[in-house]
Amino acid sequence: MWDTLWIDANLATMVPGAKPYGAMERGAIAAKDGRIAWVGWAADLPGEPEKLAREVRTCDGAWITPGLVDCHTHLVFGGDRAREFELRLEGASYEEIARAGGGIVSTVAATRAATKDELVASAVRRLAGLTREGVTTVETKSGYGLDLETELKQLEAAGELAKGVRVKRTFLGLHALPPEFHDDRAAYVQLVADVMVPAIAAAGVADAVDAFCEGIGFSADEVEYVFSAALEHGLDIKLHAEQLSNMHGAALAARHNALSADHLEYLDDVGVAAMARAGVVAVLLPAAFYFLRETKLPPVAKLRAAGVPMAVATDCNPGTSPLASPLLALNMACTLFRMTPEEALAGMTREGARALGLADEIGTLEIGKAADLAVWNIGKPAELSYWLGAPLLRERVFAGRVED
Ligand code: DI6
Ligand code: FE
Repeated sequence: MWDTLWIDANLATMVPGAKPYGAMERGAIAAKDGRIAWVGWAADLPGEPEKLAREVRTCDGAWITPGLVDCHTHLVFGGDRAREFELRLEGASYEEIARAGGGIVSTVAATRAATKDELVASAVRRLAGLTREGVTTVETKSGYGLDLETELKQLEAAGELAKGVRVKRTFLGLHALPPEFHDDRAAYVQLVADVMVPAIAAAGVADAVDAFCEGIGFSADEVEYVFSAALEHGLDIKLHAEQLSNMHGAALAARHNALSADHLEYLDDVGVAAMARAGVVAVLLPAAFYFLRETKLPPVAKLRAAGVPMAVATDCNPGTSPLASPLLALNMACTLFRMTPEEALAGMTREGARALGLADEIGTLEIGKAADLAVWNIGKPAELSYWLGAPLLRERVFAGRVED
């Protein structure tokens, strides 16, 4: 007997195939022991619903999708940068703000000063924005500590978020050069590769290593040095690549079989081809593009033509994407990046899962996968990318349990 059976529903299974959204209208789905035990057309159910499951939930024609997967965030940090937002609107440049002690370094100072409990408390509030719009899996990065003690504190705080939601953690040591290393970049890169990566791997507090490959971040050579350490210690790799300029980061990511390369506004044809060959997921982050008032678009049509899987995420962070709404990210993926609503939803389910190395576990409605579901009060799946700020979520299900 199943634990729970959802009936009178339409399913967007997101399984690729003939039907858009992998749709099954008038479908049903069942969970047992946290996994999907049955999925199909209601007419094919092997008996009376009440005899099949301990609990039967009627959905009144709602749509069920896989729980959303936000595969790129920086949820855990101290303070905020609202003052910096005001200064920029008054005409201050990013550089002036940074020189006056603002920017990423101000978040580093606030994160170092915060206790772990304070970091958890503020991240929980941002996470609530994600879960109330159907997120059941979130990735979150460190990178606002830039010393071992604070990076560990951030990653441990991230671990405490894993209640009613799956959390994947990524170590982002190469995010910015910490002020105390200003005269010696090489020493910091070496510290990240030789001390921090091994310590973080040993502590078991991260699944992957990421880096900010950028003129204002780290060079391809510096990133490569840290990637080698990550792979040696059994960690997956991801990369912030080609966000503000073309540093050939995507090709670097592809050479190292990274799970994903993220942002990609300045990605060139060579980078697209390299990602396609290596099966690297392109994680598109339209809210950072929006918030920075960028004009250079990522080459979505070329990624699509080359068959590169495309994920969409919020990039929730205090500096360039203070977004805690995954549905708004879907809308921006369509309005700004010209993705289709189906591609956008796939980007925050199936392909988001792939970008986290979880393609076999979550991201589609298939028997055996985790029973992570989102039930929506909508008439068609495209509405998830269409409405702005509408309360669409009816029910969020994590590992077969209906959450508040
Ligand atoms: N790219 C970004 O857009 C953020 N980090 C990164 O590597 C910026 C983070 C911040 O400004 O705090
Ligand atoms: Fe980011």
